[in-house]
Amino acid sequence: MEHSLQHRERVLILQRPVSVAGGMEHSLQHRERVGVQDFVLLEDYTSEAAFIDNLRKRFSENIIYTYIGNVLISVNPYKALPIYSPEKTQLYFKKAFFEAPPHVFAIADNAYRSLVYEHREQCILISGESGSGKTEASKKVLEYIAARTNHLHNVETVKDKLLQSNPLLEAFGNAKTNKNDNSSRFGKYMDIQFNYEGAPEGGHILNYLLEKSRVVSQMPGERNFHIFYQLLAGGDEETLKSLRLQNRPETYKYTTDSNTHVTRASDAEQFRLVQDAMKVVEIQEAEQRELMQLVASVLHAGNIRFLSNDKGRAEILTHDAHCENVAELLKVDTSKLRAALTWRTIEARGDVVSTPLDLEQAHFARDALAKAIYDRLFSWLVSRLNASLAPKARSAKDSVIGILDIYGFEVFPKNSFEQFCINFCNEKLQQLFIQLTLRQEQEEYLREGIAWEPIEYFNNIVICDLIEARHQGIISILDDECLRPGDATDASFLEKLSSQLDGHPHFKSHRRVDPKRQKVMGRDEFCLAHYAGEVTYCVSTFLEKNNDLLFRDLQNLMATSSNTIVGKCFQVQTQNKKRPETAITQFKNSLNDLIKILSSKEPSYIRCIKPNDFKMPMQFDDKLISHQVKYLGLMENLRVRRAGFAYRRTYEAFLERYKCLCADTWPNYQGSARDGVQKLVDELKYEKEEYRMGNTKIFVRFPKTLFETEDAFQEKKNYVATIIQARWRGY
Ligand code: AOV
Ligand code: MG
Repeated sequence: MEHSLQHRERVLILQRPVSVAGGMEHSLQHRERVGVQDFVLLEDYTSEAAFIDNLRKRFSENIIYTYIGNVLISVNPYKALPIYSPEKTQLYFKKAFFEAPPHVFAIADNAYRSLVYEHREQCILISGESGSGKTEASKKVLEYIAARTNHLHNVETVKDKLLQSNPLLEAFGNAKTNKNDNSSRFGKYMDIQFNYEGAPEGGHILNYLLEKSRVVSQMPGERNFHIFYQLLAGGDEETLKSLRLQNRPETYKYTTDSNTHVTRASDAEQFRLVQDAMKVVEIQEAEQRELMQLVASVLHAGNIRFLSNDKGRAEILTHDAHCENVAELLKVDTSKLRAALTWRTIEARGDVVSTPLDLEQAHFARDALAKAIYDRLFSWLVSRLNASLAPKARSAKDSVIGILDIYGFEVFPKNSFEQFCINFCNEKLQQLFIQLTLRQEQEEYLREGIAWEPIEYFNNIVICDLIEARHQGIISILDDECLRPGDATDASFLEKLSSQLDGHPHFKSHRRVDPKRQKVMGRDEFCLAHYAGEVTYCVSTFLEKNNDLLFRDLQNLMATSSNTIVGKCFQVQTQNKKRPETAITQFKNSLNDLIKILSSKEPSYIRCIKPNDFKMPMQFDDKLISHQVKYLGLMENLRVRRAGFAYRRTYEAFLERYKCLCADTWPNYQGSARDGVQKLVDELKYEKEEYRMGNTKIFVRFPKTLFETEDAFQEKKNYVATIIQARWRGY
């Protein structure tokens, strides 16, 4: 009775494309063309060459996603791929992890399902170097969740706000760097909050250390934050007039040095999107105007001219138009502003003393003001977004998916305090990654009742300690120098570093330069061997940036502003005599808080890889990729995942696919999935060493075993199909 409907249906099911039916693209033909979709299935999992070969095969077929177990590897295609369409999106709805080809949507769906059905809070951690595609991936996660959840009107409004927070934050927090035309210059952790029905009902954003030094200077070829150019290009005549602005960025010192050619959609167009976004997140028109006044005031501040008088003191001409514009836009008194930029008041033992500033000090004060205004307006924007994203009624049952998108590891020809902070942050996240992937793996073995086989791996905790350990870490040494009264300088800081950290395997000072090193270190540099490679830092301005001083006169003046945003941003702190924390200590503390938040959730990982340094599609630079594979610890990740067993699958899924290979399990089988799988592997003559039976899953040690099973399955499928066809044709 092989013509029976039941039988025909079964054959048709078998013939459905594997990506839909089984999702396990393991057939030999498929493997040869596009590689394996999960690195655990590589024959030689210790070979980096095989790893890269697999990535390359897939990349050249426009397949940018591959798994290592449940970690997603993504290679930036640098071109639009048709993989995010509504149809593709739907392919991932409610799919078990391996039922469709690897995709960022699968990660998002998995997180969403675990949250809604299993009530486990989730976080999605996206890492990779600058330009590797983190921010794009984070946006895809958000878009997927928006598409996946219900479409009731009030939910749509929330989703709209969540989605629109991106263009807004990017306008103020991103800039063109030499690595990425849209580089995130701040770290972002965003919680999406869901109600008990699994509908998004709000969100919350935490922002980390904006690279504010960019406001006053940029490296050659780089730009200031997008918003400055967007406003100048997209603001209408009336707006620009009211802000006293001319529409050319070259007019302003803070935007003149930079390469203004940007390949992204035009700045003017972006400005319109920013304006639309502001409406969506309910930033009122009056607030929008005030916000733009702040942006404009920064541009004018950069153009304030100082002269040195015959006593060597800095002066601003009485009718300096820019100074007047700043005062007007910030709604403060012009003569007071002029005084605050050229004098400094110090309180010493009850006496108040005013001293004049020289030219250099005045420039410093002005730049500090511009940076402070911008930095605080950015924080204001985030808090304003949070107010708009806050759920209308929070219930105790709310749960969240957090998405972390930070600035990637950076190495420039010259690296300063900002790179030090950014790379420290990446070091901490790598540490978390190591802890959590190992922990997850161990827990799975425990859950399944399978013995854990310990493995060796590089633990970057030594570098984290080198940076943040109490008393002898770099941060602590830097803070000591910053807080030490008297003659502390960048040079004395470097001197202390060199003497206290001498001999540390991850620290190199200029004193001890390895003669084999190609690059000779300068006398103002030190070098750290990060997990991601060596970076040489120049200590110049470390103290100043860490102290983050805004002269009190300027702070007090700003507090008097009648621009509501400025007023809020510069509120006089309640008289707390304690010295405020240094920039790096604040950053360190906020990072450690973040790590706590992340550790309490179930993580998913997206590891992004940049295929070439030219922002070009279809170029796969082996050397560059090899470096990233190394430092992202992907080989180690794979080793952990493969430590015992290459492949694991629930008994149900395994049986469903391969049951036709054993007469006891097909066509008729009534028993439990576990027993069925046992019958199946007995029939297939799996050796004892080749597999383990866990509590809910079968673990297969070698890919070869699985592939043989898969090949047998394909053969059987073809055989059955041929017979059926032959019978239908009447042979
Ligand atoms: P990043 O976030 O990792 O760098 P982005 O996500 O900004 O990198 O990606 C850089 C650019 O690569 C984007 O502007 C896109 O042009 C392109 N790109 C990235 N992912 C994709 C994709 N999936 N499809 C098409 N193009 C893509 V940084 O923020 O600098 O660390 O600090
Ligand atoms: Mg980014």
